[in-house]
Amino acid sequence: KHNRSIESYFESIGAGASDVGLSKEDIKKAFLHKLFYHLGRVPALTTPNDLYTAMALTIRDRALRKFVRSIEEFTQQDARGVAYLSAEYLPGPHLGNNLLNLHIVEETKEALAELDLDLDEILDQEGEPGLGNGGLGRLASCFMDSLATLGIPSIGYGIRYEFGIFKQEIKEGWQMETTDKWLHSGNPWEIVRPEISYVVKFGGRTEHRTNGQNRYEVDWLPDSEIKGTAYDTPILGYQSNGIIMRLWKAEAVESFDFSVYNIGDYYRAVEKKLRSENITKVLYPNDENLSGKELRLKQQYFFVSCSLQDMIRLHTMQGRKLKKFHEKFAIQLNDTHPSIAVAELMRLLVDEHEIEWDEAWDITRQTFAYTNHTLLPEALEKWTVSLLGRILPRHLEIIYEINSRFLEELRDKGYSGDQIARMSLIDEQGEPSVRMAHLATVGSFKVNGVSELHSRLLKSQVLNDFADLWPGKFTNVTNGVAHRRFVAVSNPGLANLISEKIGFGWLTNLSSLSELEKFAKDEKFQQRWRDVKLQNKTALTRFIEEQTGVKVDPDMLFDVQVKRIHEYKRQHLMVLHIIDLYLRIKDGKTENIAPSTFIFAGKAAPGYFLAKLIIRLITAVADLVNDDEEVNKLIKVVFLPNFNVKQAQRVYPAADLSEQISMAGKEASGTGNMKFALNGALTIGTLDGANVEIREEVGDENFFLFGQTTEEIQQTRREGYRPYQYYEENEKIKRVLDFLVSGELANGDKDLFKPLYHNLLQQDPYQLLKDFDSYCAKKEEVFKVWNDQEEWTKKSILNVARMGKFSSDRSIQDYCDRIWQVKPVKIQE
Ligand code: 4GP
Repeated sequence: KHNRSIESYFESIGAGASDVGLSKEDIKKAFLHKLFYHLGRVPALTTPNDLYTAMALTIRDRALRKFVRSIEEFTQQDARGVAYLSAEYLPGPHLGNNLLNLHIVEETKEALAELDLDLDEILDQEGEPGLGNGGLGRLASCFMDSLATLGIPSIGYGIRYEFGIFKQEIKEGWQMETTDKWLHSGNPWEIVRPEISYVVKFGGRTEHRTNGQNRYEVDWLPDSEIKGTAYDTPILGYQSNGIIMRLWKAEAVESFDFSVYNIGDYYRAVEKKLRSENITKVLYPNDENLSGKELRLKQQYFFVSCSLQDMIRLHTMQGRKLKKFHEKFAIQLNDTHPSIAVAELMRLLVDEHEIEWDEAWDITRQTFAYTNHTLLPEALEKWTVSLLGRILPRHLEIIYEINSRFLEELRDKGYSGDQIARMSLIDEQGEPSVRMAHLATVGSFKVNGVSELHSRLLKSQVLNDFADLWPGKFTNVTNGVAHRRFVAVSNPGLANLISEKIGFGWLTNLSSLSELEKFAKDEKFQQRWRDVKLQNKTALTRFIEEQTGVKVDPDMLFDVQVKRIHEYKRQHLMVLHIIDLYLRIKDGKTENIAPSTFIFAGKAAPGYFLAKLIIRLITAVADLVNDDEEVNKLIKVVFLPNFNVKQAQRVYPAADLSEQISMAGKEASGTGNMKFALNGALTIGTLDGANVEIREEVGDENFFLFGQTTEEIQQTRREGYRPYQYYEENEKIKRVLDFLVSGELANGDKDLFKPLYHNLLQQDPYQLLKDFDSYCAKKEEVFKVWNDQEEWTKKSILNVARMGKFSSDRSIQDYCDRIWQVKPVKIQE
């Protein structure tokens, strides 16, 4: 019975595919059905959320149909697949993207119009799962989109945080955090799978013994157990397959109705239940940083263990041998957050499935691949031996065993004591701790960085010893973005204009954007290109006013920096330049300044004082500038609160200039840089991360490059960088920095920005002062080009035409070719 195809099930009940049909009538019928019979609503009492939910459920059914067909095909072909392990995802709103992927935007619009409803209003109703911090989480979601589109048998595993990344509000200029209750009005996209659940153990101790057959065995006697239950969200590809994002929620193991002896036990049970559920309560809001929190380690282990147990079930379910696990699955570790998986797979194979160590190690090392996303030293995960041993005693033993065998290998090769200490999985300096990047590297068959530059630095710096030892293990996969979401869904005006000229091929093959090149100088086309941008800017203008009360003029140059707030990203470099402009305007020297609106958005980690102070600085400068009649005709400053995917989809299409100004060598790739350029913004940026490759593609003449290179930064540091010297010798820098503490900002408070002022004068770890002149000079060039709108538009068109490389479809294809050795399995409709 299980061998029957899905189609034949439909046939047997006398229903056709049209039951989840895609015509206007089908959608209308299904929508009303959901509204009445699923939600139990009468028309007069429906709320906007009801309408949205009914629509989402209607579309989810259709997405699931694709998914079920994909699974059927994957299973029939017994295809090798990928499991993407990521502690973070930022999918953004699902509805618009799914409508595009099912190709039913128009049908849905019409169906709703016939019911006197407006699709845009319904789309606007959707919130989003903020299950990630920034780039790393959003990349994971772009990859889900491309995996589905390319038809790669795959599954994304993660954590179903009850509270995602905090909601940011701005109060008196400061960031305030409130909890993100994203599940508050229900989540129509997910399906709970109570039958797919696993027990995960924590704490306790181990017992070693030799069994009757002389096999050395280890028992782990935990002191607590928690159950993980699967919540599935279908992710659709473009006119193609569907895959699943499977997120784990923690629950107490014991059912709640066990026999109660007395009240005391009952309350203890309640507490235990609450404690268990804590594990997936909330996402840690730290971007590229780690605080050594016990709960974070538990989260990581919890989702990794559930996921591996699930893969073993899927693998053995059809009678396959566990020893062939690596032939069935490639597991991608999205940074080190899931890297405890190396030890967990060893434990499952050796302790629970009685495979001998050497063979288990072969399987493990042929299964995992590891992506590094940051070189920041403070972001390289470490767990103290004492914490890891307390939470995961068996894993610590396994890590020690892996390490002792690995170090033995190094000794055999004649490595020195120093080298061995550097490469060890255990950092013995200070309190002993486990270096998770080393565990991931040793336990993987491939390691990759996320841009050419980053991969090179990874090999020459952070993992240098390992790259020397295993040169073939290291590779690069430059990041990419889901261009369907970030252009087709977010910027329909541009998407239509492009498609009108070159057809729809770019939706699945982004390189075909190059066909736009020939229109770059076409005046009529340029005008239409500008019209689309102006429309998008006008829409953003309304949003800005709604959110911040600030009125901006869509004819101004929209100069935008949106991303997490971090010193290395140098939002404050942009602010220093704005202050310089302000002072110039006050001096009456307004020549050459192109009227500009500077737009910022981004969250700061709640415990990162300087990042929060940078936000405060932006809002202070915004107040000063926007309220000054003399100034605000030429420049305005906006800080948009609560940056997330939904907001990003409004911002990218409206940007003229994209700020990618991190200190070279610090931004692993960046992906916002790609989203901006794909929407026709020109980039001002350093030679950092993927900027390098973007510039290579779009051409130096279409990119505003400034600042030191990675090598120059290092050279400056070696020579003994003294920022104070720049302050002393550079009149402009002195004036701008003194302004920070002059009291002219923040109602006369001279002390408020002192920490930033001192930081820049004394350390300036990200060399803002050294790069300042070069940045300002480049801005002058930006203004000049902006004043020649034809020239600007030509560059904008060329930017888009040459961005073909930066689709996440290409990244996923690279992963398939260079790392996973997995082939697509497309469903035939
Ligand atoms: C980010 C990197 O900072 C960013 O450059 C990159 O584009 C992104 O990953 C995706 O690869 N890193 C993180 C993190 O978000 O938490 O380490």
